[in-house]
Amino acid sequence: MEQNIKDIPSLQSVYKDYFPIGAAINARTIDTEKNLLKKHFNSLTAENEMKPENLQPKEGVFTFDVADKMIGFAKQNNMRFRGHTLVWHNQTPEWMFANSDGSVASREKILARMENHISTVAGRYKGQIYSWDVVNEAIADEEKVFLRQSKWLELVGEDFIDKAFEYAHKVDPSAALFYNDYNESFPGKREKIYRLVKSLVEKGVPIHGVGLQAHWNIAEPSLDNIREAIERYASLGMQIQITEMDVSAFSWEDKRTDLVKPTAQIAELQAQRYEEFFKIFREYKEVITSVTFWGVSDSYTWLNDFPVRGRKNWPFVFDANQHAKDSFWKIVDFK
Ligand code: HAH
Repeated sequence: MEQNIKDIPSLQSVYKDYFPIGAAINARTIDTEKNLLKKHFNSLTAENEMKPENLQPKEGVFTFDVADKMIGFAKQNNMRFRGHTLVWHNQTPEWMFANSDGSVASREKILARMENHISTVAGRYKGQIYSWDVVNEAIADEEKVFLRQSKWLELVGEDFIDKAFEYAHKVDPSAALFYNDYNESFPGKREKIYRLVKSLVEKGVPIHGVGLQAHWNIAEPSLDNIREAIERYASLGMQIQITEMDVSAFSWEDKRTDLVKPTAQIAELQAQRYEEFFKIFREYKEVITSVTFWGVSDSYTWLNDFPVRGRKNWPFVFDANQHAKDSFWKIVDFK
């Protein structure tokens, strides 16, 4: 029987006593998935449209049209909005770090540009963003390296992180400020994130939460590792948000490209993983202040190009026709 969007429970209603349910949108899905968004989600974030290169492609030239439209759509539909992201090593324009003659800009100049970017962006949306990813992915992946090598680190120094939080707090003291990262549940990276956040808290830097991107898959991370990560970050007094959730149909090692749809085994495993993940989220509802999927339905996901370019993936709880998958039923049937 054809599944009707009206006949199924709404995710945001099912989770109303737990946490807001969010989705990352883009300029296309804000239209194509409109009905699904309105029914199931009460928090939105922009997948790319509020990144530095999108909002300030040239120095002093701010392009807010798409972001304004997204925030307007959220407001019209009583949805909250997460800001992503103010300071990152990726999707950040080169001019931030260079002088007009192409030479490397000074620490002072780069910090002034950082402050200008943050106060213009977070200032425009002041009071309309409940949480900002202030700094994204500043921890290194290499086991023995603490902070990621980046222009921010190289040209400003370690305190680029402190400064970003201070500038954001100054312009919008009502927003909860987050440090956000991936592989956040693996013990090695978890301990480095913990060390960074602890040092910020001890220095009195205004940080309020840790974002677990939760780019997970059918095999990893383990449920124990997820619990340990939530508890470790929460022990610093941080709120926790699941900021970019997807559950890849492929384990990290699985680079095969021949599937045109998920096998029955993948679909079943994914549903089981979703069930277990949301059971943990509900258990930690005192510290988890939102859960956001990094997309809406399987019609589009960044995972179609990562880590294997052009390989289709099916990481969400709605399929490409916007119908509820087994994964959906596993996260709503818990009462
Ligand atoms: C995230 N990086 C970014 O935060 C988000 O802005 C982007 O749209 C997609 C994913 C995740 C990531 C990863 O899982 C592994 C390597 C690099 C980046």
